[in-house]
Amino acid sequence: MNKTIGVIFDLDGVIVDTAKYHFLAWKDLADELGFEFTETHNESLKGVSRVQSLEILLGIGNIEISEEKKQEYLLSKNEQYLEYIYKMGPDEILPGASELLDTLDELGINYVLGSASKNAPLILKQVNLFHRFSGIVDGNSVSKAKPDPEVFLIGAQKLNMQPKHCVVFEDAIAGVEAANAANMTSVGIGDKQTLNKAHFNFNDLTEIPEDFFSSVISEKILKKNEPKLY
Ligand code: B16
Ligand code: MG
Repeated sequence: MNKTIGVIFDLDGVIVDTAKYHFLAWKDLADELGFEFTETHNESLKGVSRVQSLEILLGIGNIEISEEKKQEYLLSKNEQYLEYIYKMGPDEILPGASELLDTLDELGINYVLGSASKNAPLILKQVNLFHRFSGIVDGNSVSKAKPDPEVFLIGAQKLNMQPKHCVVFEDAIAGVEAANAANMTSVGIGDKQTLNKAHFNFNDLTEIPEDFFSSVISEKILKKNEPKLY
């Protein structure tokens, strides 16, 4: 087992693309409430918790409703979202994800999940990746949502690693901020301009160089921990 590095993966946007299903379910709710919800609006929900997503959605529609109604909508949105999730299979794993897990296995680097989704275990089971992670931190395990570092700090505990030895793969601004706030190395997956606070950027997981962990990341982490000689 490689004791120098531990890896934490976000789920939606890194391992699978469930944003498209969130979009369809939120759009149905917006239609019901009588306002337009676009794919551009949906971008602002990425990496954000379910409760916060509803607040953002209601803000877009300029709609105020009771707490009871909010709970009702959260439940119905999730029920609809789950209908899409139950149809998912391993063919929906994003390009490069399985191969990256293989590389980590070969290098003996441990990895866990750090996702805002309360449905994360189910999604991983649907795509047959659940058994590969040595731990899962999801929306049920945290009290504070990203950009708070809590989800990744719990991930580091599960890895039995110091935060500065952890590498986080994230597709959302809030997630990159959470990783940086946790004093971890952040790898932004997606648009480089959007994720410009990440330490490393790639368009997708197929772009990760072969020596990324054995050389690039190890060097960065070791350098970070070396006492300065001047
Ligand atoms: P759920 P991640 C996040 O997943 C999604 O990006 C975000 O759009 C969603 O609102 C959140 O999970 C909560 O999901 O409704 O399933 O609990 O990117 O943190 O893996
Ligand atoms: Mg994500």
